[in-house]
Amino acid sequence: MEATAAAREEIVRAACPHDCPDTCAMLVTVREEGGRKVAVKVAGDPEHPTTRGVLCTKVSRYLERTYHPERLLQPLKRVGRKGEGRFERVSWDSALDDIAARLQRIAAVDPQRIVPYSYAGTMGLVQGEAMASRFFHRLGASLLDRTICATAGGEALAHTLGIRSGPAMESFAEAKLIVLWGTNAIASNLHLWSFVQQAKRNGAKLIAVDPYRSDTAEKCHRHIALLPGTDGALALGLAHVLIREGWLDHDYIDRYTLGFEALAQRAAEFPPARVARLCGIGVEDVEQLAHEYWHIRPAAIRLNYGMQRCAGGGNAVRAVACLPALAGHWRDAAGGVLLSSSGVAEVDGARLYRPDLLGGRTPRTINMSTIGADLAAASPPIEALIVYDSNPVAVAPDSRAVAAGFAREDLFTVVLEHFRTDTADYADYVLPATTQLEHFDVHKSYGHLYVLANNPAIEPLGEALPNSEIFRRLAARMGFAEPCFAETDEQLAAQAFMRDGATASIDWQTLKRTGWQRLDVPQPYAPFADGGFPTPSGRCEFHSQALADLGLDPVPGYVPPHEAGDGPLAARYPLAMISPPARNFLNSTFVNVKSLRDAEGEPTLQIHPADAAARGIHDGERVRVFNDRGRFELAARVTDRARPGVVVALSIWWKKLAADGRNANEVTSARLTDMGRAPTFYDCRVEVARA
Ligand SMILES: Nc1nc2c(c(=O)[nH]1)N[C@H]1C(S)=C(S)[C@@H](COP(=O)(O)OP(=O)(O)OC[C@H]3O[C@@H](n4cnc5c(=O)[nH]c(N)nc54)[C@H](O)[C@@H]3O)O[C@H]1N2
Ligand SMILES: Nc1nc2c(c(=O)[nH]1)N[C@H]1C(S)=C(S)[C@@H](COP(=O)(O)OP(=O)(O)OC[C@H]3O[C@@H](n4cnc5c(=O)[nH]c(N)nc54)[C@H](O)[C@@H]3O)O[C@H]1N2
Ligand code: SF4
Ligand SMILES: [Mo]
Repeated sequence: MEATAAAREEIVRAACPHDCPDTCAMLVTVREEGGRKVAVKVAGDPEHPTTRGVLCTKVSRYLERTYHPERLLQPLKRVGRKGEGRFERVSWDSALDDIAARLQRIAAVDPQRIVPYSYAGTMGLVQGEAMASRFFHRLGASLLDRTICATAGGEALAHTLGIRSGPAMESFAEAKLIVLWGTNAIASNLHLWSFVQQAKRNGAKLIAVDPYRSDTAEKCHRHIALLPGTDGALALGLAHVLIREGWLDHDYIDRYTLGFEALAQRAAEFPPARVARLCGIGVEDVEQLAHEYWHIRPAAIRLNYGMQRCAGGGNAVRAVACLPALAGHWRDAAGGVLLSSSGVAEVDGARLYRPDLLGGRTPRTINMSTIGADLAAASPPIEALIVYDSNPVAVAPDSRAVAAGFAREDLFTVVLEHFRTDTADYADYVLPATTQLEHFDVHKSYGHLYVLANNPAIEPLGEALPNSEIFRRLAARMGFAEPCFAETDEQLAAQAFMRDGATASIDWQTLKRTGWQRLDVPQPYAPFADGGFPTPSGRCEFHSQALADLGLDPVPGYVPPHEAGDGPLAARYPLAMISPPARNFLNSTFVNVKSLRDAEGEPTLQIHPADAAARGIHDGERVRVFNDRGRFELAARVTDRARPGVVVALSIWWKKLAADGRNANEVTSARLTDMGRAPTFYDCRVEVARA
């Protein structure tokens, strides 16, 4: 903390906790008012190399969210029916005593009947899983497979590059060709976008690959509007042309890759004419992009998770991730492909999460993406669900099944939250959690190469407690006496990272003073300039024996969408719906912040003029979107930003803040991806009609 010139004001070094690749360094201005500390301003740290003084619109409103009149400030106990959202105030002691007693009764039969449900409401390592996973490991609860976002692409990278890594965010400023592939960076990766803008001013060419003309695609030089879920075909088509033309870095391929012949054989099946047909684009789109990809250097691809939410998401990421090795782009720090940088900073999971507390037990694993089906039919049944850092009733696919599961009267549900979300309405107990301004944390990033500290700026509001403290108190009541349950948040933060490699020099005491620190990796960062892929073979694996051993295709292939492509479903449900992030929300976070909700307006469905005309739909009219899984209503926006055959419902709205009490996940599917057991949110056929 540093005193500023103004009397009794101080600046606290913090970190944005949200599920966003930018992980911004924040400066919080705090003032003493009536003997209490009040946060009066949040700003981006001007000295942090990727934040560069800027917070996005959402987090600029962090004070409005923190001091929101509807913040949960006391523990609540359900008095109404499940989902009704009627609660009474109770004390922490009575809530925790009752929760511990209920969990003990269930655990006496089988602790696996208790299931944690969490994701990335906070990306902080302390308030995320540190104390929580110790608690659940000690209890012997079911394990949770955290697949809802990134595992298809993450496993694809692991089987290709060996690590989630790629060019540094700052290096994009130096690229001359930037392919924004399945990413609306202006909404979801604003700070990368500012480096892309810098590159553009220096003459770089920008190309978007996205079914939707997003804000980002609109500002690119070219936009390839392919059909959802066909990215694997496009990438193999590019490989086809590179190989056909001999646009190959033979030296790089010989020294640093494995399985070129197998990849060439696969790519031979994807001539541009076939690719154009599969992707619903022009032959010249494929030819021209391949030409540019060889001739313009450095060439950087920014992939985002949007393109792996279809049946073939894993193979598609693998196919794209092979391209830089073919063309030798990894040689340059501003070349290669960036999906995630999260593998560079390694968390010391053994110390932080303490899987040893399982003591040899091997509980079953529940996939968070199929929670609806599992609440209905898992065996042994799920009898208790502890939800934190997530809002599954709004965000999980096949929402009708999810809500039905949460509505089970025999399910005991505890939700740790800031607000009465759609999920909290189903809880038996809602426990008030602190926000980032009120607790310690430590962060790594999946978009840049820095770690950050978060210092508390203010005291917890009301009776709110940090997640860590809630699990600490529950552990004490359950009689868990291991010393690790007494560790403070700062002790947890201090043991978060491995003491070797890129995080060897991180010291918590220093970090919390300076706010952030670059990982110990070379600058400029060109991770695979000389090979060095941490795969089993040490090479970029076009052919992966590990995948073959899993019974999967060892060579990247094109796995067609479950639904979005031409199949039997196409006749009944002719439109493919995607529901990518809205700019003013972060998943379902911020939807209840009025200024941001006002900026977003109302839930809308963007539909191409031809598709609208065929259904007699006019701009602004209310429409119903439906399929066999469910239906929801919203306002039509007739626009050619949606390509023909594809409708776009920017997400994720709170159901209860939508006029019909529903959102896009009523129709999304819980079928899983080819790798990573992840959901296929953007692989979803629907029909649309006037409401
Ligand atoms: N403002 C904002 N920022 C966010 C989020 C948010 O909700 N709002 N969410 C955060 C989270 S959790 C994540 S995981 C990240 C990244 O989240 P992503 O889901 O990658 O989101 P976007 O970067 O917006 O990019 C998605 C883009 O992919 C496009 N797309 C959809 N289907 C396909 C397809 O099959 N192929 C291709 N090529 N493109 C497709 C969509 O039209 C959209 O423009 O963003 C994070 N940042
Ligand atoms: N249709 C559709 N569905 C999607 C997506 C999509 O693009 N389209 N995107 C998917 C993706 S990529 C993701 S990552 C998931 C995201 O799903 P979630 O991880 O569930 O994300 P949020 O909806 O933002 O919910 C996070 C919740 O955590 C709470 N929270 C934040 N900080 C804390 C804390 O410190 N303590 C506690 N106890 N709670 C806290 C917030 O108040 C918020 O309600 O949604 C997925 N669902
Ligand atoms: S949500 Fe992303 S861009 Fe916005 S402040 Fe947080 S880290 Fe930065
Ligand atoms: Mo995500």
